[in-house]
Order: sequence, then structure tokens, then C-alpha cells
Amino acid sequence: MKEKLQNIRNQAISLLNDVKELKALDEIRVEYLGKKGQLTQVLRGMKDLSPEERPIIGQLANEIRDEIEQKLEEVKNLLILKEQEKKLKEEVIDVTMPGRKRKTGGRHPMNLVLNEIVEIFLGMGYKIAEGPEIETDYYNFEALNIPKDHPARDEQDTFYINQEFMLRTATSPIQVRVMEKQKPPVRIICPGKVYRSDAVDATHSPVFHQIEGLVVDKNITFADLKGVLEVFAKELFGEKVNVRFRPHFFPFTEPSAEMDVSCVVCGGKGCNVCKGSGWTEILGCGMVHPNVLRMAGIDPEEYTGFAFGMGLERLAMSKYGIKDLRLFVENDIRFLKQF
Ligand code: 2NM
Repeated sequence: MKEKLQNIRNQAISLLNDVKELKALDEIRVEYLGKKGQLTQVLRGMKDLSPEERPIIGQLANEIRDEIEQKLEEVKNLLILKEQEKKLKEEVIDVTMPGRKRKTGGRHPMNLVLNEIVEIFLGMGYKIAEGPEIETDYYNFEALNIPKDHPARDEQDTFYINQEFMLRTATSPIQVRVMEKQKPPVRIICPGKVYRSDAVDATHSPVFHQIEGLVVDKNITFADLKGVLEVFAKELFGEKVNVRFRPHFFPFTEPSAEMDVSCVVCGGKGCNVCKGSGWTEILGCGMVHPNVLRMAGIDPEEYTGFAFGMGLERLAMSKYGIKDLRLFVENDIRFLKQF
């Protein structure tokens, strides 16, 4: 029996010396120390031993069980340590390595000018108004005092959807809708995409962006228009910029004008960008025509107003020195990266 116990001990210890995984440890424990394990089985045979032998074998069996248990614990701790070491080695991080550079997007130049202009007018107390891109003949033309035979209604300028509907050719229909709904004072800007049936070239596109503005209140005069637009130009192009107003014609305003700013490139001396004139045209404006006010339900005897409109592409082009507006929609990363 002594021999049997010694064999069990030697087998168990030698197995434990070779074990490589924590999983296998438990199997060994069950095999030797479990309820049906080898050591337990041998101890069951103790009842057949003589009273003299029993304590000796009993003690030996206890010693062997203790030894195997101790060895199990030892090997377990060793394996845990090894596993941790392996994991640490695999997950090592070199904190001195330079970080990966993240690619960040940038703002589109059109959005840059749009935001700047919006901020300037918000600062003067204007609200933003928006409206549909598909418009009716009434809002796009009729309500703006554009008579049936006006050239702006021509097929070649307007994208008609059918007899009644078209893509808006300006954002002014938004302003008509606001005037119908809101009692003066009205102080709004209307940014948005507009559509005209033009062939694409460096300075024309069938889709472009506009911002129009409208103020209606009691006692609004052309002096208010000039004051607001001069402040606007100086905030957008810098204090040193000069403005001038030239008489013009629009069906929806009377009187009407165009505003020029001193050339952003040469400062007014004359260069190839301003074609030697020293001026760049940036917007159209005027006092809202009494017919337009009346059609929108505003009494032109009680209220007057001014309005203006500008194309964002051309403004962005002069501000950033961009020579071809097709660059705005081509999304060439080399172009976009510069802003
Ligand atoms: C321009 C130039 C001048 C304009 C007029 C109106 C409205 F709705 F009040 F009649 N909205 N926008 C206007 C006036 C637009 O764009 C060059």
C-alpha cells in the first residue's frame, strides 16, 4: 500500500511538473484528489489494514495529499504569472511613438462667406427666413411686379416644371411670403439656392446661392439702405473699403441701384481683376416697389422698405481670389484644403 501511495504521488508530481495550461490543473486535481480520485480510492482500502499499519499509512496519505495540494497551488500561481507576462508583452505600448495624424475636414469657402454675412446681419437684428425651391409663378414673378412680358420670365432663364411651377430664380419669393404673414417691422435675410437656365462657364452656373435682405417699417428711406449696406461692406471686406451706388433698374424696387466696393485686389487703383475700373459690383438693391408691398397686404402709404440681393459665388470669388466657380462644386481636395 505504501508503494501504491508513492506511485500515485510520483505520477501526480510528474504530471504537475509538465503541465502547461491552467485548464489541465483542474483535471489533475480531480484525477488524484477528487471523490473518485486515485488517492481517495486507496484510502478506502485502509479498513483492511492492521491497527498498527493504519496510522502510518494514514499519515503518509495525508502527507502525500498535502504535497500534491501544495504543488497544485504552486503550479497554478506559476501559470497565472506566465499568462500575465505573456499578455503584458503582447500589449506593450510605446508611449514615445508619435501619434497618428487625424485628417480633419474644413469649411467650404461658400459656407465661410455665408456664415460671415449671416453673422453680420444677425448682429444688426435681422432674422433668417427660408422657403421652398419650387415656386409658383405668383411668388417668383407676379408678386414681385415682374410683368408677363418681362425678359426674366423667358424660357431660357427659368427652369419651368409646368405651367404653374418653376425652380425659384431668386430668394425674393421667400420675402413675399414673409410680408404676407408678418406685420411690419420686418427685418430678414433669405439665404438659399436659386436656379437659372444658364450654360456653365467660369462665371455662370445653373445653380447658385443668393442672400437677399428685406427691411419694412415706418419711415424707412434710401438713407437707411445706404447706411446698412455700407456697414455691411466694411464688416465683410474691412474698414478701408469704399462703396458707391449706381442707379439701376429692377421691376420690384423703385428707385433701384447697384452697389460697388473698391476692388479687393488693387484697393481701387485699377487692375486686371476690376478691369482697370477700381470697383467691383457686389449687390443690387432698392426701395421696395409700392406694388410689391400692396400685393403682399402692406399699405405703401403707411410703410416703406428696402431690399437687396447678392450672389454668394461671386462674393466668395472676389474675397478669396477664385477665378472659376466650377471649383466650388468639384470637391477637389487640393482646392478645399486651402480654406
Ligand atoms: C435684388 C435687388 C433689389 C429684392 C426685392 C425683394 C422684395 F421681395 F422685397 F420685393 N426681395 N429682393 C431685391 C431688390 C433683390 O437682387 C439683386
